[in-house]
Amino acid sequence: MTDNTTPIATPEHTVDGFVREFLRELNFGQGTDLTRASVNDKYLAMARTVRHYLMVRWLATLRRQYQLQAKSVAYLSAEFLLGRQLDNALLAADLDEVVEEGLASLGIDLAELREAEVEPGLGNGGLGRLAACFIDSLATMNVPCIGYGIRYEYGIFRQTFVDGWQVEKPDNWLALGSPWEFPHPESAVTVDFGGHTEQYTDESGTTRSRWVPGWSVLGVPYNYMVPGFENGRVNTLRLWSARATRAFDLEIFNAGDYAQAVRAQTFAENISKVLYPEDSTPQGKELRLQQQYFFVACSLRDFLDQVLPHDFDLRNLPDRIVFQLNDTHPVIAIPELMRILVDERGWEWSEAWAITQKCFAYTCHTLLPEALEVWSVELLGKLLPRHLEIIYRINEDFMAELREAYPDDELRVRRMSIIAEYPERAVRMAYLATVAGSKVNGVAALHSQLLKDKVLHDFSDHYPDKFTNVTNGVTPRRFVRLANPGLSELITSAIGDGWVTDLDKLQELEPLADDADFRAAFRQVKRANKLRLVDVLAERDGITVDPDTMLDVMVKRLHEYKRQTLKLLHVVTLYDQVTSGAVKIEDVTPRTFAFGAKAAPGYRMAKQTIGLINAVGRVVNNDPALQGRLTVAFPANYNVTLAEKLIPAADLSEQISLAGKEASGTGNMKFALNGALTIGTDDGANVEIRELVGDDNFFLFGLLEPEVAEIVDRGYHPTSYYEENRSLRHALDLIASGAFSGGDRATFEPIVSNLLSEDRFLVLADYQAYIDAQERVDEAYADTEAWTRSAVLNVARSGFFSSDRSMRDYIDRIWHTHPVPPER
Ligand code: 4GP
Repeated sequence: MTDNTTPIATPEHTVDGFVREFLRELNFGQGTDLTRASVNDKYLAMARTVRHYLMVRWLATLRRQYQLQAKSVAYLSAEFLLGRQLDNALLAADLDEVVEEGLASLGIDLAELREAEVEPGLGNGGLGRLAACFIDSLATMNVPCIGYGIRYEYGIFRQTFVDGWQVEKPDNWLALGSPWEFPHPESAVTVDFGGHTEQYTDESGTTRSRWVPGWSVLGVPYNYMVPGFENGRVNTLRLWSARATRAFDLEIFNAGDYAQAVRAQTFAENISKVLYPEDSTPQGKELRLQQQYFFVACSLRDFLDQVLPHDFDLRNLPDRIVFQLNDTHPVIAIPELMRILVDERGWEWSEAWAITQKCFAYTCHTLLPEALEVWSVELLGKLLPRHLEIIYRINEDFMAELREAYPDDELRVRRMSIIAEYPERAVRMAYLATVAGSKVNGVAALHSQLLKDKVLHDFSDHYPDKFTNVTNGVTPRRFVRLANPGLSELITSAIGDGWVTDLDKLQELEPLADDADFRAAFRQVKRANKLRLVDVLAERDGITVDPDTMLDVMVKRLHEYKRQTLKLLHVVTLYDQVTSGAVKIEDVTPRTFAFGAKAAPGYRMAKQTIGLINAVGRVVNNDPALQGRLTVAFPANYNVTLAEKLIPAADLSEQISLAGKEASGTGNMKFALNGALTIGTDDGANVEIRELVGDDNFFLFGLLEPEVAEIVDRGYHPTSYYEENRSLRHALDLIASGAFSGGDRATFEPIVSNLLSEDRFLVLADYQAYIDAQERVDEAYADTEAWTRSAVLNVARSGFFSSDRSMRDYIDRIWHTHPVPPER
């Protein structure tokens, strides 16, 4: 890119200007006209038209970045869970009204076209959605950033229910075209795998090692715009797609073996075929490591060879880039940079190591030991033999450093080895990231503390200054401004619109919590959001929801530590109390229990739990004794698009993980910002939410993290809770009796027996505290004015949870980059 590119013009920012451009796209881009165009044609033409409005900004951003060479963030992430793009682009370009009017003048309903967009589900959950929030914030804050990831041909599976059980369908998000991406096959890079290493002597007589790869694939970049909010900046997200270096063997084809002729192609393309393939098989594991290396190798190659100027002196690399490692998935980038510097550029090891250490920082997103990735030495050595050598060398130096620091503590030295010896020799990626990275951060205050005290304790002892915290955040553009237009208008009418980019301003709402008119208006917004949700669920899922019930929502990945079963035990307990006559139905607060959750395809207990939620729902929703006052709503395929409708409608947010297990949570932040009250444990970012919104506006329950640790150390016996607690016993017995499975006791036996024998996440220990807290919820909800007051205070006091604030923290504590405002 040079700075004398021909200036191009943005289409006119008027209804007529838009209509002209749209029709041109429809005719010349889609090859159709208004009378014949399908909804998809119109959607694609509109999306491309909207792109045009952002294009000048994008090119200007790229040009300016090239001129200034300002320090950038490269956010390396195996997941970017973007959600739909259209509305975000309209908002960034301030085009929503123009587009709506323009389309209406052609007899087209914008709402209908919106529904034609299939969201790219390129992430599993929190980690991927966080990455999407972060790149949005960086663009809005004018910070140079490039997101690097994988363009999975199939994103996270589409969840369906068959007889209440989860059945996964492929997510063919690209089938009808993908108007937001810009493929650049001419910029494809080659990525090597396999083979062996060999020793040789260089000109200076030094023995060196080099990689003789066995096979390779191409990585084709697809660029996506990441527009800042009304600020003229558009950053780039670059996702890689795998292709064969030699797609097709004509000779074999001509000989009639068609399958064999395209084998290489199929093999290569598998790498970016699907998000997180099942890794319970050895083949699946290998594919996942291939994905990880594939995207980081492409990204480093891209940055060093294509983004940086050709004469760039890599000794200055840390002034120009920081590679942020989003969890351990991209950590193989560390030996890759070492390989490039040492093997390809001929640097001395120590020189390369000094630079590498300054270029990476690592974010950990978990506290579950089993989620800390390790790669067997055997697999790594087979796929990336030179990287394994490099890792060994890094570890050797590190061990030497440790032996010097702790001469009498060989046990500690071994504990800290990057190479684990048991149960098999394996590389601990989190350790490698910690040793090589300039900083290590957790994602909420409690999580970062537990990382230091427990998960990476030896390392925080050894490198006290490396460890820091950055509490997660969510983008207010998508999760308030777009998802909750009613609330946005109400806030803006009260305090102006500055909050969209400065969420601390929400504090100014605080006095309005005591203003009855404001509260009434707030309630009206919530009700309108519920009515909107009622329509969505009716149309999307055929689910009926009564908008006059408390909407009690638990949406997140299905995992035992998140404890969807605890929520379910609450539902079953209420059901049991009413049907047994212990409680009169008139005395029960009408509630809709909304669930949304996908279970990993290979995770049996999670899939069982999905079956149980649906089974309980079937019974509860159809029992006349409940008079429709309690209902379970479990729409299938929870995703970003549904979240944007569910969260603004919610009254109660369920954040009930076992203390010490949820790293942060980000759904919890979205709910609070949209005026739901939280019932939650002292876990993850709940801790900070409660501190900010105040005890009176948060329903805290359950064991604290140190108490959990103590119980577990002492030996936890779930049966004692079962025996001593009548209502718990009834609820579990009811499930075990087959009451929700047509009398079949075997169906949910695994769940019940797991809770009674192991209960790894202390559901039974927290049961009574949870039921008591739910009673407090009912009492509070009965006082409508007081409840609304609390809801308003939740909004007013949650500005801290903007991802803009998270980005400021990363910049101050880790990246040390600076905003670059666009040229005006
Ligand atoms: C999630 C954590 O479970 C969640 O607590 C956190 O809010 C989120 O990352 C973002 O930091 N982890 C994942 C994962 O999604 O795949 O490990």
